[in-house]
Amino acid sequence: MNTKARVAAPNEPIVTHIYTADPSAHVFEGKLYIYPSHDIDHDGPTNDNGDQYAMEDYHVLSMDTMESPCVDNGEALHVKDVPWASKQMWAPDAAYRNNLYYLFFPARDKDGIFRIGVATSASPIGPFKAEENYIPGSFSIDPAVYVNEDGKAYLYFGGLWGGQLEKWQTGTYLPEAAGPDAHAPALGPQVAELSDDMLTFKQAPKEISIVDEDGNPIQAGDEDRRYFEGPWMHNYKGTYYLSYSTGTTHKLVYAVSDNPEGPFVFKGTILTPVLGWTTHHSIVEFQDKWYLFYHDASLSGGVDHKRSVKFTELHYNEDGTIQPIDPYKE
Ligand code: FUB
Repeated sequence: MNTKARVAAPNEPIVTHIYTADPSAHVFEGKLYIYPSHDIDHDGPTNDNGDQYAMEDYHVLSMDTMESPCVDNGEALHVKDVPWASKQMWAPDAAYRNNLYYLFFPARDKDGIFRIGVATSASPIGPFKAEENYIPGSFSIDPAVYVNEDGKAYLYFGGLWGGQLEKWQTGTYLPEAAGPDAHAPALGPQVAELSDDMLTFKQAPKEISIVDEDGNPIQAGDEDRRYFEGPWMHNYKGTYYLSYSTGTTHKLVYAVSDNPEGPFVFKGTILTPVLGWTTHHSIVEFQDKWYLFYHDASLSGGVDHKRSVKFTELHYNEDGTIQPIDPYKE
């Protein structure tokens, strides 16, 4: 079902008839698919717990080329059809394997704890059918799936504050737990290898270490560099790039490794702060160019929970570093 279509220009909303955020872009069968959050309006509170992000469903967007219309393929999954979930369908991601498309998504369970679920479809645009329960051993938010060239599939995830990552430091959910002291190592994202059927973790998730050029862990008080939320993994010329949001300092940054499980060495900024509190992205190679998909709140006049997905071309330097982007610079 092609409900809406719009030709997207760089650094403009790729659709304007709905609010979209947290874009995960993938190429499936030569076509570009974008799996975003679907932001909605509501009368509820706005707070550090993220209650303003009250999303209920997912729509998959698609583009034949970067110059062709961006199509909204309609509702792909609704929270009412996820047996274990209660609310807040936050940033999703997708993968293809075993002749199936897998949608990974976080939501609060019936106890208000964020978990990560999977839903499957024969089509990249859905509709997706959710599993009965969330992935056993999953927690927190922002799943990003990466299928390595050796065939192993990894799920990266985790987010501070409303994403509850601090509350899992002991391996058990502790509702009152705070993050590490400013001079202690920051919490990293989690990674878990997925089972061959993509529905469970092979082992318990592990924390990823992000270090500076001297090998010292990035500290929790180093808010320009420490991990906050929104992990993304890609490989460029044999190097693994872990990129993420710094949350309170509103940047997209990256770190590199020769191993998809790290440790990762911090490298620099990809995107300077955008309008709106959150920043969240994906990086994809499509038709011989690299693109950054991101969101901002310009279409809603700066309302944090009414965001719009945009894209811009990404450029690497000869040494593999990424050229930083200011999306508002002419
Ligand atoms: O969209 C809800 C949350 O906001 C996401 O999970 C975070 O990454 C941030 O973009």
